[in-house]
Amino acid sequence: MRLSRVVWFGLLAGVLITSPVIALFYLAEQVVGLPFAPFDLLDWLTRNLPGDVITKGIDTMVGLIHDLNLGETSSTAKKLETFSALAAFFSGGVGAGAVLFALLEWAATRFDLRAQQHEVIRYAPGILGGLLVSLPVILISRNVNVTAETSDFTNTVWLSLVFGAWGAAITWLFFRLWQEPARAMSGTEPDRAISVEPVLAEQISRRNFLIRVGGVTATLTVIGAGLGRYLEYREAENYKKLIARRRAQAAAIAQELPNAGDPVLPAPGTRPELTPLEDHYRIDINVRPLELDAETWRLHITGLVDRPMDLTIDDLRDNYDPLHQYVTLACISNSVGGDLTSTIQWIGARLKDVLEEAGIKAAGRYALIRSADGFHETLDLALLEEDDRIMLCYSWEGIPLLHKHGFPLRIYIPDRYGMKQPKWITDIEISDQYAEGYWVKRGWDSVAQMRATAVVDVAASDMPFERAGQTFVPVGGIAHAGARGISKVEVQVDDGEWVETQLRSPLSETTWVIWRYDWPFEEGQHIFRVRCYEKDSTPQIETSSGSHPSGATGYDRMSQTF
Ligand SMILES: Nc1nc2c(c(=O)[nH]1)N[C@H]1C(S)=C(S)[C@@H](COP(=O)(O)O)O[C@H]1N2
Ligand SMILES: [Mo]
Repeated sequence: MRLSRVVWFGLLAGVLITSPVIALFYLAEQVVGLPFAPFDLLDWLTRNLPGDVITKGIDTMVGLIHDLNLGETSSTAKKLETFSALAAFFSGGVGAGAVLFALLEWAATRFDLRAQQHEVIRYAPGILGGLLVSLPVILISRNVNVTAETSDFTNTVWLSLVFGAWGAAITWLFFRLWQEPARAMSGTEPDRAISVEPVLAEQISRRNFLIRVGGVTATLTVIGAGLGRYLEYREAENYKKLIARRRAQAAAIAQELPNAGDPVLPAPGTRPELTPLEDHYRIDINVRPLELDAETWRLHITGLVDRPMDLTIDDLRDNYDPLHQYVTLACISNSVGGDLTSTIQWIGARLKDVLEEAGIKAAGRYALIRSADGFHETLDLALLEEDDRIMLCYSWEGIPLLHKHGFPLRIYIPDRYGMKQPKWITDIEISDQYAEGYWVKRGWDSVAQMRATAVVDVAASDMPFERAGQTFVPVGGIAHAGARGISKVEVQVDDGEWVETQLRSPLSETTWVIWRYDWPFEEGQHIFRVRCYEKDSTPQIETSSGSHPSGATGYDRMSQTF
């Protein structure tokens, strides 16, 4: 009875103290760039849970977002991650409050803590408890946090201070909320006749106390979170303005799209052929994207090379012929017809040119590519011999990469899913040893060649047109087979024949192809199925499979009532 009551009070204390602590972490992150512990913990879990657990988690999340129609997958997933990180940290703090209350209760009886005159001794166990909890958090934060702008030392001091203060505050509540009223209550024991009143008085004073403390912590939480949010918002707005300015500069020098004159126009409602920069999907292992400093950033080229190099972004931009390529990137977790794929213009330096300057030694067979967030992948140098479109990319659409897309440098490897293509690259080591990449270690395909898939985006019933007395409705979508190209896309309506569609010439040989079929309109409910063939006529795989481990397969379909 007493134990369960002390646990309840501990949970309550946990809620009261953990909320302002989270707000404080947030505010400190926004003001001076101290680490935000809840995100560090989630990032650490992401990196250290077994691969199949993570994969299951990603599948469940992507599936849920799709089934519940929660909107665009990658940004919704990041919001869900943010929410889970906060919820988990909060629950941890609340649970720890209960544990600390139970321990204090035990210690209080065992060592008669409340009789201690010295505050220090009364508070020591709670503060020690807080510091103990801070230890793993400090280690984890040191290990995974790459967004903090403060030194390791400052971070350590900060985290111990906050956790120690948390323990002290919980202890304070323990004595005020639990021990003293309890003592007062038991003190009434001998005199039964008047026992009711002090208990009642005690309950009222406890309630008043709770209301006061609750009011204070709620106020602190709201102020801290609100101020932090405002600062974050202001920074985001400034960032948007910066992008808009750079875009305006880039637009002034942009060329016309290479397929501008193509008579095959997308069916209205097909996804944009060129994804607007702000809509490009984002996937990585970080709750918050890294923000690397271009001034101090270097690309280190090491290992089996004649001349190890430390390159700045300006070196890469100025000393090598820039390569402009329209690129369709897709995440291996994308479902057939999903939105984890986008097309944009990538600009960079040929990796081959850069490595030639470093001089690969005869024994060099692999490029081990490492990123600032601990992500890594391995490129077989044989692929570099075959494909000189592989590039170190520093710009999308003529402006420096956005932070979330890998500023200042990422790699592009045609025909491979995103998991093979690190962002935020800092190191390329030439080696004679193969090393499994981040997701390969966690059970995903080591080659990760893009699957051929065709997708139906729209049957534009709001844009019908007449031709020779027949009404047509434009149906359309995309088809993509990595760098292998698309030779044919076919549509089947209900159980009809497969018919060939019109293909719009793609932006490049590695981007998706837009297809269009003007469908002789019939009322009622119809199912549209779509499939494609690669340039060499290899048909798309018909059997449906999930994305793990090699990318989703199967025909896309859309049902619509007209
Ligand atoms: N450093 C780093 N690079 C990374 C990742 C990552 O987690 N860390 N994720 C990869 C994956 S799985 C994908 S799909 C692409 C996504 O790139 P985008 O966010 O610019 O669309 O980045 C790849 N590069
Ligand atoms: Mo991905």
